[in-house]
Amino acid sequence: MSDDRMIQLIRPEYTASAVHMAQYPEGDMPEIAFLGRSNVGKSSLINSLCNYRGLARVSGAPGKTRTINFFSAALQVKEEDREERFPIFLVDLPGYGFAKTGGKNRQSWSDFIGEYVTKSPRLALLCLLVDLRHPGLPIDCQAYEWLAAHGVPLQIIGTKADKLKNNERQKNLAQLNTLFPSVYPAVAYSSLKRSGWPQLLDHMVQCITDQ
Ligand SMILES: Nc1nc2c(ncn2[C@@H]2O[C@H](COP(=O)(O)OP(=O)(O)O)[C@@H](O)[C@H]2O)c(=O)[nH]1
Ligand SMILES: [Mg+2]
Repeated sequence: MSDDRMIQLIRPEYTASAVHMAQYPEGDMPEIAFLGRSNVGKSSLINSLCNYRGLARVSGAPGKTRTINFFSAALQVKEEDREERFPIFLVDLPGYGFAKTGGKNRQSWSDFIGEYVTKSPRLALLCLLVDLRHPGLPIDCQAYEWLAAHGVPLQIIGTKADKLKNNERQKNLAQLNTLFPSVYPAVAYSSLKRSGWPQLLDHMVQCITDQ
């Protein structure tokens, strides 16, 4: 990324919620989706990337988001006196790995996550969020294997980076790159401290403009 380039996500807006394909919003905007265990920090990441607190709901209780939520936004790239805008959808997928014994949420991976990932014609990049404190959890490895087997372009994001000391952060990030090889190197992200976003936005612009 050149030093004089500035990227922002602007005009974020909730568009639609869906549980199957017929409910996906229309249009040809490329989509960047976010997937990970319940409570890993997906909604917080979307909010902090857009600098918009109440956009995606943040919850302390896991397993709250049970629909696929679409948010329209634009990636704004400013370079010297030039400005370009790339309209996109941010897609907040339901969390996996939450099994409330006996309840309706027993399934650890909603069928409609699989449907979205395999059938969405506009999916440009799937961000797989893993807690940076716990690289290589079996359930995250399973998710990665499944996504990689389906040829989905991946960006790994290690969340809650603020909870780690600098040396641990570097070590765990390197581990993520080894465990989960992807198109772009893994990013250490903190929604709390708002760190990691310039790198992530840079990768998002790359994947949109490479298409
Ligand atoms: N310390 C810290 N806490 C976070 C961060 N991101 C999310 N959280 C907390 O983790 C919990 C789950 O976050 P949420 O975004 O709702 O996760 P989701 O279920 O993946 O959408 C909330 O209590 C957040 O405040 C972060 O970067 N740092
Ligand atoms: Mg959420």
